[in-house]
Amino acid sequence: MTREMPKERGIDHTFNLLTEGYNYIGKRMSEKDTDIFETRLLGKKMIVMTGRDAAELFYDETKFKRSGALPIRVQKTLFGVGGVQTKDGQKHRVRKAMFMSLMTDERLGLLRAIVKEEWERKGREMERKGKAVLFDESEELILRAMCRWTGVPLTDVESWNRAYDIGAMIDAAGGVGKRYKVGEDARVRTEDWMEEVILAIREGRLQTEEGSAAHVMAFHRESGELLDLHMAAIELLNVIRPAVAVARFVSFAGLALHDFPEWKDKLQTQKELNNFANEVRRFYPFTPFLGAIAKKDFEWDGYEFKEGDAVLMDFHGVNRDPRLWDEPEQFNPDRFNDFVDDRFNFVPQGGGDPNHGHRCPGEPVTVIIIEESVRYLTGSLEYEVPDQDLTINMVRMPTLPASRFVMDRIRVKE
Ligand code: HEM
Ligand code: MYR
Repeated sequence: MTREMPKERGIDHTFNLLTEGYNYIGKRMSEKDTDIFETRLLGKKMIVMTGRDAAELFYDETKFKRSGALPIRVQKTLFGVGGVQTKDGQKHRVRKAMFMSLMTDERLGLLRAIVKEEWERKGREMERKGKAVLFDESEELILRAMCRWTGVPLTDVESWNRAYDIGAMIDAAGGVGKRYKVGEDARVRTEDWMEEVILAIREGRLQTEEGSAAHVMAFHRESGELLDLHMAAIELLNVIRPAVAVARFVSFAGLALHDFPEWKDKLQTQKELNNFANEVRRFYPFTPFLGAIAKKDFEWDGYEFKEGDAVLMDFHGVNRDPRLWDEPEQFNPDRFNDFVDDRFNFVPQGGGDPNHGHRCPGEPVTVIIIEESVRYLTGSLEYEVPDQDLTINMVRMPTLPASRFVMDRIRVKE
C-alpha cells in the first residue's frame, strides 16, 4: 500500500525558502508531523526529506544521481561548473579517489603542523593590531596554511585579496543580486589563478611535492588523459576553498567559547578538543540541504518516487533531530563521548562513505583546523570580546555571527 505524500499548497515556495532560510524545512516537518513533504521550488516539484533514514536513502546510488541536481548558480559560485560534486558512477569514483589520496595520516600530520605555525604567526599579527575580526583573520590564516599544504605559491601581498575572493564565492551560494555577482566574479579570478599554478607545474616552472594537492591535480589522469587545465583548476580549488569555509566554524568556535565559557578550561586532552570541534560542527548551522534526482521509480516508507523526481535532503535537521540527539538545542561537547556514528546520524559534511558516495572528503582537514584554532585561542591567546552583534541570522545561507566575532586587547600569552 502506498500513501500520499504531505504537500505544501500553492504555486511556488522559493520565496518562503529565501525568507525562512535554515528554518524553512524544520518548520514544515513539525507542522505536518512528517519526515517528508512535497513542495515547489524554483518552479519545480521538489520532495523534501529529513531524518536519519532519509539520509541513508539519499546516499543510495542505485536510486539517486547528482548530475542535473546542482543549480548552475551554485556551480558558478561555490563549487565550480562540472566538478566532482556533479559526477556519478565510475567517473565519480575515479575523481573522488584523487581527493581521498590527499588524506593520508602523513599528509594530515603535516597540515596540523602547518596550521599550528600559522596560528603562531597570526597571534603575533593580531597582537600588533590589538583588535581583530576572528572570521576574517581565520580565512586569511587558512588560505596561507592551505597554500603551503597544497603546494600553491602565495605572496604576502595577495593573501588578503585572495582570501576575500574565496570567502565571497562561499558567501554567494545562497545570495542574490550583488552578493551573487561578487562571488561569481571572484570565482573567475580564482580559477584563473589556479590554472596558472597547474600550468606552471606541468611545464616544470614550479616544483611541488609529490602527494601535495597541486601536484596530484596537475598529473591526475582519467582514461590516460590529464585533466583539462580548467577542470584541474576547479578541482584544486575544491580543496582550498572548502578549507577557507572552515573559518565559519572557527568563528562559531570563538562564539561557543564566549557563550559557554566553562569549556575554556575543560579542553585539556585531544579527545576533549575533538569533542568540542564535533559539537561546533553539529550545533552551528552551515550546510542546510543538498539535492539529488531519482534514477528510477521506487517506493520508500510507503511513498512513491518517480524517475526524474528532484529531492532535497535536510542535513541541518538531522544534526538537531531529537530522535538522534538528547537535548539537541544544548551545546554539549560531552555528548560525543558515547556517540555511535552510523554515517547517517551526524552529517555536517554529508553522510555515507566518502570513498564511494559524495560525502565530503575534507572532514579530517576541517576537524584539524577547528581543533588547532581552539587550542590556540584557549591556550596561547588572551583577548576580550567587546560589545557587538553576535546573533546568527538563520535566514541567511550560509550564515555566521553578524559581527564576524570581534576580539579586542589581544595578547599572546608568555
Ligand atoms: C563535499 C561540506 C570542508 C572538500 C561536501 C559536501 C558537503 C560539504 C555538505 C557535499 C556532500 C554530498 O554531496 O553528499 C563541507 C563543509 C566544510 C567542508 C561544511 C567545512 C566548512 C571541506 C574541506 C575539503 C572539502 C576542508 C577539502 C580539503 C570537498 C569535496 C567535496 C565535498 C572535494 C565533493 C565530494 C564529492 O562530490 O564526492 N563538503 N566541506 N570539504 N567537500 Fe566538503
Ligand atoms: C565548500 O566550500 O565546499 C564547503 C561548503 C559546502 C556546504 C554547502 C553550503 C551551501 C550553502 C548555501 C546553499 C543555498 C542554496 C539556496
